[in-house]
Amino acid sequence: GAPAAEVSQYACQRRTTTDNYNVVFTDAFEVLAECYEFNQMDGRCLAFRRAASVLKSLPRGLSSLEETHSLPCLGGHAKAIIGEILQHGRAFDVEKVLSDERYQTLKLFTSVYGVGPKTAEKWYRSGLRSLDHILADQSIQLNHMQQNGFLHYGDISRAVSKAEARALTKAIGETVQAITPDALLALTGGFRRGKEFGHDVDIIFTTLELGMEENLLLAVIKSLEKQGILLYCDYQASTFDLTKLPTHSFEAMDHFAKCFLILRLEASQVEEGLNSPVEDIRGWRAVRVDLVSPPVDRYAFALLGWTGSRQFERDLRRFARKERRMLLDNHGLYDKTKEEFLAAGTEKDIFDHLGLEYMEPWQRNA
Ligand code: DCP
Ligand code: MG
Repeated sequence: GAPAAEVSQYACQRRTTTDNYNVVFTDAFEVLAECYEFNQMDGRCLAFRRAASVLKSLPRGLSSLEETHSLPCLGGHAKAIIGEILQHGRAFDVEKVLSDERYQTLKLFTSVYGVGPKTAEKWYRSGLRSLDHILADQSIQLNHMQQNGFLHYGDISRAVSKAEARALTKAIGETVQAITPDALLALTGGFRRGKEFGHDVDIIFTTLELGMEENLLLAVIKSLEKQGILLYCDYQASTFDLTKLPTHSFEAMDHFAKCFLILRLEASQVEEGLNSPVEDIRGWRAVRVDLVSPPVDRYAFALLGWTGSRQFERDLRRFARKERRMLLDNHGLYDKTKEEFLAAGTEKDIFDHLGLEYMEPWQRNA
């Protein structure tokens, strides 16, 4: 047949659906990436995340090491892992990490909402090994977020189904509508990319009335509280400065008004029932929900940024910077050559400015 097209080093030039034919390899790479993350070896961590992302975009599973020769972003270590898995079905380095007590413990601790790698490391170093140890330790001061992470641990650590995400989107949509009939709203994150399950529900909305978006978000929170479904709320006021250039840091949080919530979802709201028989009997479950409310003229940038995947976003920014001398983030796009901001009303406008073929959300699962 015809020679396979060259695979781009940039995720934003690869169409990546949720069908991953190389999950045995990408799962192995994710374990190593996470281990490097725990050890603050950011370069190696990113290298394995990139390698995993490349394999996710392939139309079929790898069946020989030769097939990796034409692929970008695969280093010697990654290729060795692939070779081992092809030959033995598993890789020594990955098995070693999986059976490592430190890795297992840090993974467990960071599975609690509000606990990052630094806190997990601190607890590990003081000899703690289980969640019960932490709850029993009188010397540990949990912050509000962590207290709620433990309180709702069972519910939050269970995946959110698409049906549950849809039910919450409907509830938030109705709440927004009741406040502002002129509103834009979308379910973003993994569900917008077509995923069946997620760890949270990400929703973006705004009002067509520029400058009123922060008030809208505050009114929505007040309404959720009145409806009796607000279990936890971490509100972050806008720090958006429209004169600032897009940030150079990939991972920096954007400056829009947003909130990180835990909401109560009733079984009766979900057509297919809750994603757990136990919760279904109880009649409700807790779900992590993120809401973001950007100014309407930045809606397209925020929507693109919050749709992900993280790897897709990283490479959009890297592509803009390296290939186009442009700076992109969740707030805007700046052309360094023309020394001006480029406006966009839709995601397509942003791809056009970057000279990239448009990718549908379901093709952004890099
Ligand atoms: N995002 C962002 N800045 C952050 C956090 C997230 O721009 N500080 C964006 C990129 C993510 C999207 O928001 O793709 C949603 O974040 P999630 O962590 O919820 O990622 P997903 O929705 O893709 O995964 P999951 O299915 O696990 O929820
Ligand atoms: Mg999400």
